[in-house]
Amino acid sequence: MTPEALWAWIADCAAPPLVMGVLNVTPDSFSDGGAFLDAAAAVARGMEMLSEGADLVDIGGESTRPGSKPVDAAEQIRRTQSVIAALVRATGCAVSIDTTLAEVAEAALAAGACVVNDISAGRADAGLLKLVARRRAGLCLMHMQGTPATMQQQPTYVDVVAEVGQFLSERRAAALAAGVDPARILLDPGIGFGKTLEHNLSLLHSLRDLTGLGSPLMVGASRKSFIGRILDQPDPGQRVHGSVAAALWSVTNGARVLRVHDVRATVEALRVWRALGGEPAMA
Ligand code: HH2
Repeated sequence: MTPEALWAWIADCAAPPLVMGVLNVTPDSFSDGGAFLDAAAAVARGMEMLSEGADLVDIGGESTRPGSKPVDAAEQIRRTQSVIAALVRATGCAVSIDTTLAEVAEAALAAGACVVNDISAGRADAGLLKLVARRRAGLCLMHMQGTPATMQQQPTYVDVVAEVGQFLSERRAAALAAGVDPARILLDPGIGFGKTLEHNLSLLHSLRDLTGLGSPLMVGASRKSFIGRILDQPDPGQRVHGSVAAALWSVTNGARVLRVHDVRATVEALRVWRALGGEPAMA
């Protein structure tokens, strides 16, 4: 999908949900770490995901798995910028940059990315929301309790769905106050980011409650450890079927964008879901 078509498509609830393919240019991501650290391999994987039906590609140069350490801006740029430029040049597709740092986002937008996917929802770097506004880029605001280094130590909520909803509302308001285009914002409950198995299940169960916050929802459940817990499957690469089940549940309950590693499996499942009359049930 082209960057120009992206936001009108997402806003049109009669149109099929979008699939965002995950491309981690990192040595240590939880499921594909090291596989695409080489730029040529990363570009090839991006092209492969597009040929499998991905609508956009999310490129990241920093793992945010539980316990991970921050990667500085220069290294994130070194890992991602040439991959973004090559992929956009070859395909013209929409690309998002998965980063919390304005400097990395700026380099990615210069290379042709059109969305900034910030797991800190604009809290990690004061300049990020203003940059997105200035460049009229798209923005994904994700919920996370704590930081990747510590987030799984003891996540605590009184009412996880209400608290995530409140957080996303506040961060959306902050983005609007910074001048971000309201028609180019996605909200994401942040599956696995400072959440136990029960928290993740509650959020997915009540996803519909988060569809009324003023922006479309994105969900990234793919290969995450809650699926491993349910299936007793420690290998993230063996969580494909469970991930597809979570994806179908998510679109049925209002998600407009799915962030996934297994593009082909997800796209095929969505096609059957659509053929059967699958539609999002909004709040
Ligand atoms: N999950 C991951 C990274 N970025 N961004 C959004 N908006 N939503 C998510 O659920 C999300 C995200 C973690 O997955 P992955 O990129 O595969 O792993 P790692 O952080 O280890 O690179």
